[in-house]
Amino acid sequence: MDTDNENAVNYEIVDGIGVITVNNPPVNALSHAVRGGLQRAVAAAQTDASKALLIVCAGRTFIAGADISEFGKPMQEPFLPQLINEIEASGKLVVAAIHGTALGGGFEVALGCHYRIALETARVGLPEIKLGLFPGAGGTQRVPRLAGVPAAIELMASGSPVSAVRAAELGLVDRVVADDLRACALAYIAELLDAGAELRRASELPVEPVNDEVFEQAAAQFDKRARGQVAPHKMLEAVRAAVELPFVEGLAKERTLFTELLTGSQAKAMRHLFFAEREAARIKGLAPDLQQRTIERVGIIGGGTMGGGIAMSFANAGFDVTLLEINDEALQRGLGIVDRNYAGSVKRGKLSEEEASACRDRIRGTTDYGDLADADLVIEAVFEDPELKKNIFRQLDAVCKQGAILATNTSYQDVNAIAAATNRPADCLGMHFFSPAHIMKLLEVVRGDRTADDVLATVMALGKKIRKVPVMSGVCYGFIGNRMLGPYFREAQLCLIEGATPESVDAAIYDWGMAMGPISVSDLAGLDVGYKARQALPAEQRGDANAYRVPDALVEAGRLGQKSGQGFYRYDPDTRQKTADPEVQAIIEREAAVAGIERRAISAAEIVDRTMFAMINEGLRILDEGIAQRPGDIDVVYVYGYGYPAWRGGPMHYAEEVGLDRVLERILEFGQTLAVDNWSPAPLLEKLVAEGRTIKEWSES
Ligand code: 3H9
Repeated sequence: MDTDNENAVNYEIVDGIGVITVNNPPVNALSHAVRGGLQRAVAAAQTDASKALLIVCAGRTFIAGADISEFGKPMQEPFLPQLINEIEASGKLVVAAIHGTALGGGFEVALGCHYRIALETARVGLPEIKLGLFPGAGGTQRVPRLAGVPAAIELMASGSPVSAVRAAELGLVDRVVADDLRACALAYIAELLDAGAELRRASELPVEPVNDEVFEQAAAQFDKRARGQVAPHKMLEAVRAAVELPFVEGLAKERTLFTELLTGSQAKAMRHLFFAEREAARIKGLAPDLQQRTIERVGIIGGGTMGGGIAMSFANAGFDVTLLEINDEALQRGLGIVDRNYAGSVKRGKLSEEEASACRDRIRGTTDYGDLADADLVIEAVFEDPELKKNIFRQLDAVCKQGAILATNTSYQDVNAIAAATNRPADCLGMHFFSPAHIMKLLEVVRGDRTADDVLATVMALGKKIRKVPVMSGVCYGFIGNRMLGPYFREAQLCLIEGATPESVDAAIYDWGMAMGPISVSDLAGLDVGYKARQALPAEQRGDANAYRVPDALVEAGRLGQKSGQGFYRYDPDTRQKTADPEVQAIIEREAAVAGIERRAISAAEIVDRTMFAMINEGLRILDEGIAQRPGDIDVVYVYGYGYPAWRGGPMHYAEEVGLDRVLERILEFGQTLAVDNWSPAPLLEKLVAEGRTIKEWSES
C-alpha cells in the first residue's frame, strides 16, 4: 500500500456536488495520505461553489479501515477521530456512498457523514476486535446513538460485517440501491437538498438508555467466547461512556482506551497474525504468472469423519463432489454423517434449510473408482496406513485423467513415498485438513519433492476458495503442526508423571490461553491412536518412555479416552462432562514408582514453560530445515489449527515476545535439572541468541 500516494484523494465539483473520491488501492485504507486528502477536500468544500458533498471510493471497495501497517509507528496528523469530527461538522450536507466493504475506520468515516447510501451487495462492519482493538474513531460513540447499545455491542464484539440491508434495518445505512451507486448517490443528494433535509450528525443524537444487565451479560459472554482478551472488555467501557457521558467526553474516553490497546501486546500479536496469514498464502520462488489448473469436480476417498468434512468444505464452496467408499454400507454410513452435520449446521443457524440442501445435493456417493475419471482433484482421506494409501494412489493413477491433482490427507505419512506409487508424482501433494474439516480453518498444503509448481499454486489458491487458511509445509513426520505437537505432549506427560495431575496440567495450559489442555486433547483424540502408533515403532524410536508410560497403562486398562467413557478423566455418558478419577491418580503414582520417579510439586509456570518452549524449540528446527517458509507460517498453523490463542500471536511470535535469550536459558536449565535430557537446544536458537537477532530478522535476511 502506497502511504505517500499523493493522488489518494481526488476532489471535483460535478453538477454542483463536491465529489470526494478515495483512490488508494488495494482496499482504500486510511493511510496518512488519505486522511490528509480527505481533510483538505472537506475544508475546501466549505467555501467553494459546491452545494453538498459526496464521499465515494474508486476500485473494489469503500474504505476498508485504518491502515494497519501504520499501527505501532508514530501516528501522523490528521488523526482519524479529528478528521471524522471535521467531516461531521461540515456546514454542507455530506453523504457516503458505500460499495464493497466499509470496515473499521472506513465505516466510521461513513458514520461521520450525515447520510449513507449503499449498494445492496455492500457489507459494513467493525472488525477491530480481530486486531485486538475496538473502533477508535468514534464508532463506539456513534453506533450506539444510531443503532442502540445492544446492536452496537453485537457488531463490535463479533467483528463480522453485516449486509447493507441489515445495516439499514439497524439504522446504520439510510438507503440501499441495486446498482449504479454513484448516480444513485447524486440523485439521493438532490432529493435530500430538495427536501431541505437536516445535517443529521450522529454525535448529536441521544443514546437510548439501557439496563445495566446488557453490559453484564456481554462481559460474561466475553469471558467464555473471548477468554483472555482485553479488547472486548475495553470496548464495553467505551460504550458505557457513550451512555453515561456527553459525546465529546465519550470520544476522549474511547481514544484513551483505544491507545492503550493499540500499544499493548495483544494488538501487536493479532496484527502480526493479520499480515502473517496473508503472507502465508505466498510461496517463495514461484513465478507470479504461473497458470493454475482448473478445479471444478472433486473426488474424496473415504467417507469417515474426515472425508465427509472435506466433502462438505468443497460442496459448501460450490464444487461438485464425488465421495468414494469401499462398499455401499460404508458409503451410506459416510453420507449419513454428512447429513447429520448439515442438520447440525442448520440447527446452529450457520446455514438455512435451503442452503444446506443445495450444498448436500452437490455431494454424490460412489463405490466405483471409474466415477473419479473426470475429477480435477482427488483427495484421499482414509486411515493412516501407508500401504493402503499407496494402493489407493496406484488405483487413482490408473483411472484419473491426465492433469488431475492427487492429494493425500495424511497427518504423518511420507507424501513423497505415496506420490512415488504413481507415475505422476509431479501431480501429487498433501492436503492436510483438521477435524472437524468442515469447520476448522487450517489447511496444511504439503509440498512433495517432486510436486509441480502449478499444482502447488492451484491448491494454495483453492484453499482460499474453500475458505480455509492454507499454509505450505515441507515433508517431514507430522509436517509443521503435528511435529511440534510431539514435544508439547511429551512435556505435558512428563509433568504428569513427575508430580502434576491431569487437572493441574490442563488448567495451567488452559489458563495460559490454549483452547483445551493437552491431557483433555489426548482423551478427545483417543489414547489408542498414539498407542498403536508407538506399538508399530521399534522401542528405540518411541522417545522417552516416561512420556508414554501413563497413557499406555490407561489403554491397557481399557481406558481409551472420551470414546470409551474414560481415559485420563471419567466422562458422563450423557453430558460428556469430565471429572477427575482417583483410579487414574493411582495409575500415575504406580507408573511413577515403576519408573523410579520421585513425584514433586510442579507449578503452573513450569508446566507452561516446558510445554511451550519444547514446542518453540521444535518450531525453530522446522524453520531451519526449511519445512516452514517463515516463522509467521508456523504461527498461523497453530492459531488456526491447534487452538493457540490469537492474542499471543502463535508460538514463534510468543518466543520473540518472551525473548529468545530467555527461551534458551530455560531450555538449558531444563536440560540440566530434569531427569531425562530431552532438551538439546535447536541450533538456530543458539545461533540467533549468540548473534542477538530475532527469528523474523533471520527469516527475512
Ligand atoms: C481500524 O480501522 C481502527 C479504527 O477504528 C481506528 C483508527 C484510529 N490496512 O485481505 P486481502 C492489505 S483497524 C493495511 O488479501 P481480500 C492486505 O494486507 C482496521 N493493509 O484482500 C493485502 O495486502 P497484500 C479495520 C490492508 O479481498 C491487501 O490489502 N479494518 C488493510 O481478501 C488485500 O487484502 C480491517 O480490519 C488495512 N486495513 O479482503 C479490515 N486491509 O496484498 C482488514 C487489507 O500485500 N481487511 N490490507 O498481502 C480485510 O478484512 C480484508 O483485507 C478485506 C479485503 C475484506 C478488506
